[in-house]
Amino acid sequence: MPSPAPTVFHDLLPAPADMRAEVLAGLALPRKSIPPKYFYDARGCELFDAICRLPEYYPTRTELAIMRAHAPAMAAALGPGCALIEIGCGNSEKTRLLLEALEPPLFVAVDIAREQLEASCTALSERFPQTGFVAVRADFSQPVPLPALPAAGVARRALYFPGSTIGNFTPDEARAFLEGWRPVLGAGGAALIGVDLKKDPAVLDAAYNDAQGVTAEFNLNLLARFNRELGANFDLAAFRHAAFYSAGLGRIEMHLVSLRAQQVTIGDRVFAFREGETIHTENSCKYAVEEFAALAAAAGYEALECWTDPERLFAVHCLRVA
Ligand code: AVJ
Repeated sequence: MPSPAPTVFHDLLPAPADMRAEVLAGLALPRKSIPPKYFYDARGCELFDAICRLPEYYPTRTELAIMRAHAPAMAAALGPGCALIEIGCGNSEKTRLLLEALEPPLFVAVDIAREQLEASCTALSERFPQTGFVAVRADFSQPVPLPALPAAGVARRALYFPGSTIGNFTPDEARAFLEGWRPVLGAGGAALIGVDLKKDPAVLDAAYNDAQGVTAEFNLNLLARFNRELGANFDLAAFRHAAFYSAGLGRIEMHLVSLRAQQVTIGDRVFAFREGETIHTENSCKYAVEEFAALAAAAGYEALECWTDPERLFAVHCLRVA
């Protein structure tokens, strides 16, 4: 068997100093907040994998079931000769199903976590020796300046953004994000996007407040990471995890709640917390099918097709650059 060509690796991650600057700026806001991309250090990736296996956390297994049922239809909707660009390559099982159906000449993986990139590209490139692999380590919450890509056999570009990670953006940010990708995808470009649906708030609540406390540990791991990597002195016992659904905003919000009045030091900066004051750590926006189609239209895409599970928990949308 011919061995696959090695994955071409590009590291576009900004200097570690940027995390310090962003965290300091976020904690200086009147309503303290930290971007959710910082969840994913090695321990955070492990905890997120554990979340994906929780009985309460329906999105991962539901999206996988949708891919099992509809990957061939998705491949047909995207069209032949795709350079498939996946952002946020988490669980490579969904990707494997899409690659089997699509047989793309080129696969480009974009993620902030080197561990995730290496694990998924290594596993996938062994399985798909006909596909070229490019890994790009980058913060995809900003438009990613893609390196020049091999063009052999490529008829169009297609973005794959599974996992409802787009829910981390507010609707305005999601629209701007999709607009930013439009010129990268170009004429004839397409996108396949996993989106968590609006549903019974009790189901949402349980998914982000699991009985085993894995989500709480995932949330608190942010503080452990800042202690380790930024020399902060967060007392992890003095903060608790909170997650709730806001029906008005259509989103789950995660926060870390200060259990008492306290001060936290990072380098020469001191941050005061009141008892009950929170750090907002994540939004997870939920969209009805028509809501997401309207958002895509506002960003200059035509919503071509959408697949859901029988319980209508989760949706995968296929968009085309309009
Ligand atoms: C990876 C952003 C899709 O919003 O459900 C899971 C992250 N946070 N449990 C989500 C997450 C808490 C997840 N996304």
